Amino acid sequence: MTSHYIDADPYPWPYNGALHPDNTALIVIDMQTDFCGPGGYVDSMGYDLSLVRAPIEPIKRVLAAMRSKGYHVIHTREGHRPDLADLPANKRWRSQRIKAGIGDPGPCGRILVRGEPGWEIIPDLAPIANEPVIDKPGKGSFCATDLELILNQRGIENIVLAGITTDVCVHTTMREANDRGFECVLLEDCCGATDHGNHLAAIKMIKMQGGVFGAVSNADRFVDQLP
Ligand code: C5J
Repeated sequence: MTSHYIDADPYPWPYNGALHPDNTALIVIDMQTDFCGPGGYVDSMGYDLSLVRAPIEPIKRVLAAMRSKGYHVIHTREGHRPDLADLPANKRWRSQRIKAGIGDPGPCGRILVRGEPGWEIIPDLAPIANEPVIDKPGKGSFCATDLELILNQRGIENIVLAGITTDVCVHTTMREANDRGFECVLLEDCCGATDHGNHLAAIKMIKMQGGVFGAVSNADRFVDQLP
């Protein structure tokens, strides 16, 4: 089969040129109102929403390209059961300490609770039929979820990462995926963090050691070069 690569740093991605719709998935991480909408969790903490909303348009372009070419698309949502049985006490305590208590009522319903308005994926990036949605209680998408099973069932080898936040859920997921042998690329303008310095640092970390967690590209290069 012909090899295909995307321009990326620090190496053309994927490493082996085996890039095609059957073996490659876009994972869009936590594009929920709680992380990028007015009145959500990130807004309650007082962070600048423009940083976490910046990736919305680039993700739309990548989603459209990958859907039209028949690539796999998977979405994730961070959130907890309504009875909070899966919310670690220390996670709740830390959030309450800064007046953004997970499980407590807010302008978009109970913060980070499944089924509440703030927990929903924003309409601009809503999943469509046949796109699995992974509900995760933690930062990584592999912890306490069936993501790995779904990826293996579909024969996925390459993962394209987008979403928020770069330094927390996206990075944790990339590290978990890399350790499991998946070949990862993160699209830098399709991600955002609550602090721009942390976004840049997270991008830099990926490129160390010859690509310690994979590679970094961007939406334009990716869409232009996607076979
Ligand atoms: C955070 C996330 N930052 N989706 N979650 O708590 O990155």
